[in-house]
Amino acid sequence: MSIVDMRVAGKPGDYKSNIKPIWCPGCGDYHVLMSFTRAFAELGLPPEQIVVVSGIGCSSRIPAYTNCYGFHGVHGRSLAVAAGLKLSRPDLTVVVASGDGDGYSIGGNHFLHACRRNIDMTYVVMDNRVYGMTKGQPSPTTEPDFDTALSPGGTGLRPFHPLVIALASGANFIARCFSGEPNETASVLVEAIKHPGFSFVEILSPCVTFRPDEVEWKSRVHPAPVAPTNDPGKAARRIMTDDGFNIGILYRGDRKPYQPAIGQPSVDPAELEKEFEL
Ligand SMILES: Cc1ncc(C[n+]2csc(CCOP(=O)(O)OP(=O)(O)O)c2C)c(N)n1
Ligand code: SF4
Repeated sequence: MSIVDMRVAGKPGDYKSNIKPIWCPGCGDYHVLMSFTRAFAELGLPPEQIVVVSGIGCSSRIPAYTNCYGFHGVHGRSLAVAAGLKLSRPDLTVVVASGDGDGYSIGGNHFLHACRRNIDMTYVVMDNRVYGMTKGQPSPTTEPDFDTALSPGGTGLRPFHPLVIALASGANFIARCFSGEPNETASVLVEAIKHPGFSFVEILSPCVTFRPDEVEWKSRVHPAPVAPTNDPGKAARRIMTDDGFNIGILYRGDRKPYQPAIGQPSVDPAELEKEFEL
């Protein structure tokens, strides 16, 4: 994988809208936005060929800050919207943006089935291990001992492991990034978008307001020590045993992306309607 070289690529500014982000100063999502626009510029796609779809949350504000087509949807339902869109307009590049609350809690079921269906799109989850927008409740990736007024003594619950779940459910490309490394993240996004099928990219993106401890992630992340594998068994072992701060492409599968049946339906819908008439 080559790191995006902005001296030769297009202009990331071409993909930014004129809306000023309202994230808290220092929020990791600013860098994620930067990575999106850098990746789009590197791919050289016209903005009107890209659709950024999201749910609800601080992270889900991202479509408004790009000048691509965008859909700021309903909490936890971004993948359902994106799947419908991609199936009806396969010519468009569909990138879905989510948070750990949006994507793994209320949207958890959609996550499983999106991986299983393997529709050609890219799913980016900005994981800050907390519900940022609604003021710091624990999410499915929050540590069990995260002790706040909203979760006194911690939840005591085992956190969700999104990468393992994605692999087991059939995602065709799996990567982990850190928001504080926008060039590396842009390079991974380029690869994810180019890879056929459902690509899942977890971006560790600190919530400086409700998780100031996450500023430390900068010193904890490190490049994955081995090249990506296309062997799900090997990938599972690596992902299950790494420290959660292994950055890079971890799995590149070769499953065929889902294609809807082409042509006329074999049953006339009018006949079906008749059959169900009361
Ligand atoms: C159906 C529904 N349930 C709950 C909410 C309230 N809500 C809005 S954002 C949010 C949490 C967002 O957390 P996360 O997805 O982790 O994103 P972040 O804000 O941390 O980026 C919740 C629970 C909602 N808008 N709609
Ligand atoms: S609350 Fe957290 S996630 Fe939301 S904008 Fe502020 S720092 Fe970012």
